[in-house]
Amino acid sequence: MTTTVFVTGASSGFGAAIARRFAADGARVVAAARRGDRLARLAEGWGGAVHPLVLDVRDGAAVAEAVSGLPPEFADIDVLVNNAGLAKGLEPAHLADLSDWDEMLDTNCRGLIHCTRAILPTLVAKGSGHVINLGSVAGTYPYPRGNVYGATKAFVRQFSLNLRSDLHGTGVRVTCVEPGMCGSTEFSTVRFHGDQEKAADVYAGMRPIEPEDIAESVRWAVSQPAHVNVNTIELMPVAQSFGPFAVHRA
Ligand code: NDP
Ligand code: 8X3
Repeated sequence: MTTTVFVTGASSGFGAAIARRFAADGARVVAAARRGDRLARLAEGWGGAVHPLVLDVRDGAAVAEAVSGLPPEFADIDVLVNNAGLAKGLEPAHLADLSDWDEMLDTNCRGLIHCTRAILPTLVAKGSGHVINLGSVAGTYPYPRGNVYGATKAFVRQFSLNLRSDLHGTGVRVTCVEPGMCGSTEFSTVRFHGDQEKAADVYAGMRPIEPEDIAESVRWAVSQPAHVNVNTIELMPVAQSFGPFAVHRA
C-alpha cells in the first residue's frame, strides 16, 4: 500500500527536503505552500507522485476546502507533516513589530492547528497515521529576542503532547521534531525580512544541520514499528550548545 504524505511549507527548506525524501521512498506527496512556482518545480520528475497544492495555512476555511478537494489518489492521507512556519524579526520585545508577532502566531500556531483539524478525522477513521509537527529548540530554551517565535514553538511542543493524549487508543501517532540551527533554508532570510547578508552571518564559521538531516529524522520517526511512538526528537548542530543564565549586576 502506498503511503500518502501531506507536507506543509514544501516550497523551501525542510518541507521540500521532506517531500523529496518521502517521494524517493515511493510515497504519494501533497506538497503545500503559497508559492506555486516553487511547488511546480518540486513536483517535476516524480511522475505525478508529488501533488503541488497552493495554500496559505493561515486561512482555516481554505485549508478545509483544499483538504476535502484533494484528488482521490492523494486524499487518503497517512502522514501529516506540519512544517510551514517562520520567524519574523529579532528585536527585544519592547521594540518588536506587532505585525511580525501576529504573523508568527497566525502561521506557526493557527496554521498548524488548521491543517491538523482538517486532516485528523481521516487518520482517526482508519485507526493509523502520524502527525509530525516542526517545533524548535526555541520552544524549550529561551534566548534573547526569541520572544514570540520561541513561544509559538512552545505551543507546538505542548499541542503535540496534548494531541497524543486525545489520540490515545486511536492508533494515530504524534511526533514533535525540534531542531536547532539549520542552514540551507530561507529561515533567517525571512526572519531578517529579506536581508541575505544578515542571514548568512547567522551561520558564519559554524556547520549547521541541513534540511536533509531533518527529513531523515522525520522519515525515521514514521518508519518505526506501528506500536512505537517517538514523542520528541530534539537535534542541533555539534557546533551549537547552551549558555549560562544571564546575571545583571548593578
Ligand atoms: P523556510 O523559510 O525555508 O521554509 C518555510 C516554509 O514555510 C516555506 O515553504 C514557506 O512557503 C512556508 N510557509 C510560510 N508561511 C506559510 C503560510 N502562511 N502558508 C503556507 N506555507 C507557509 O524555513 P525552514 O525550512 O528552515 O523552516 C521550516 C520549519 O522548521 C518552520 O516551522 C521553522 O520554524 C522550523 N525550524 C527551522 C529551523 C532552522 O534553523 N531553519 C530550526 C528549527 C525549526 P511559502 O512562502 O511558499 O508559503
Ligand atoms: C530555529 C532555531 O535557534 O534559530 O527554530 O531559534 S533558532
